[in-house]
Amino acid sequence: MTDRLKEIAGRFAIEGKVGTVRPLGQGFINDTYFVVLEGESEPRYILQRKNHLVFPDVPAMMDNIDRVTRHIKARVSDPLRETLTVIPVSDGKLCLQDDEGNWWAMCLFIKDSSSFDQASTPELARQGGLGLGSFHRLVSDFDEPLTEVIKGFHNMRWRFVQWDAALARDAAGRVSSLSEEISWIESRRERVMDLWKLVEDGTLPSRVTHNDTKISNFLFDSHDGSLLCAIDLDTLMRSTVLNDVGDALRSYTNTGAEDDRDLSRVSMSREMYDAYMSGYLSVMEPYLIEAEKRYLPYSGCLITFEQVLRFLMDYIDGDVYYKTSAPDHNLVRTRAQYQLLKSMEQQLAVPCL
Ligand code: ADP
Ligand code: GN1
Ligand code: MG
Repeated sequence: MTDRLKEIAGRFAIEGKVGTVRPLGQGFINDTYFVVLEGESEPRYILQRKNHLVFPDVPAMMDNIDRVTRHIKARVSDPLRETLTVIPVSDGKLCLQDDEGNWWAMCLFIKDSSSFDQASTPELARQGGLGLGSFHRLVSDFDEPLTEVIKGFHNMRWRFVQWDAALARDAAGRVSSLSEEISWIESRRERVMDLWKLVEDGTLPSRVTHNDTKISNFLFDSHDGSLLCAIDLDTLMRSTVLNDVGDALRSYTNTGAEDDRDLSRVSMSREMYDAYMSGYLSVMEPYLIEAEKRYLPYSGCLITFEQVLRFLMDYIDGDVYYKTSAPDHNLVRTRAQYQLLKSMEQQLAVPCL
């Protein structure tokens, strides 16, 4: 496998010969590798096998990423550290398909950077909010079309269509044992759709968004802890900013892990919530319309609800979407995210969902 990975990495426009390739990160969708050149010379690279079952048109996805990152580069002081740099294939294309049908893409490894799975301090959460705010501001004047890389990704109406189909299919024969968990979804269906209608009728506008803003998809400067940039840009599309802020709150504010088996560890930290929001609004407040500001506090509930639905739906489907490391992993994730959702609902003291 290593020789094969080296051969694939060598087909990109890199500045030397490939020395080593090793796995990196814990993403649930793609496979990520760290590439070092012979003689350990710089730069270093990130090679990714893009999951083409999840992303049906990888060239269109890479075209989104290339155009948006070029847009950002023209607006920042350090273009090699403040966004991703796509490394093309030697023939100039943005990705390649190997003879087994797998799709591969490469970007520059940003050195002296760190990523986290949980926020350890309010300052880190504030930096995270600043980082997402800066990202939204930088792309706010990007007006070219973007391909919808995953149909209806954060579209709650579409998610319920998928949900109803999964329940009817009962592919893994698990539905009858999940009546309690299913009621968590059904009891909120109407209220979630009421909020979603504000997106459908344009009350909440569509903007360029990241759509996968969990904490591990941002890089921080290893020396001073400041936020460098958003990475993992596969899901760049247009949607409401509530999706990005909500998905970030889902991870930055969680006192436990996304898949914690010990539910007593899971809750929403109000301190992290306030820190994240203050960072985000310090950049974005002047750019948001009143409706966005009014509904932003509901965003964590919205996306955490969606995540409960998605993890449970994958469990019902027989674990076909997310990578899992135990037979009940998706159910454990469902329960842990539901615990977080309840904590958000209680503390935000609004009948949000
Ligand atoms: P996945 O789909 O596996 O989540 P990511 O793009 O999020 O892939 O990358 C996984 C991890 O690899 C990140 O959390 C980060 O630690 C590291 N990483 C990814 N891209 C870069 C980069 N360009 N520079 C430095 N580190 C990176
Ligand atoms: C996936 O690829 P990764 O691990 O960053 C998923 C997100 C989920 C997240 C849950 C394309 O993100 O939507 O919120 O897992 N990405 C896709 O941790 O489905
Ligand atoms: Mg990631």
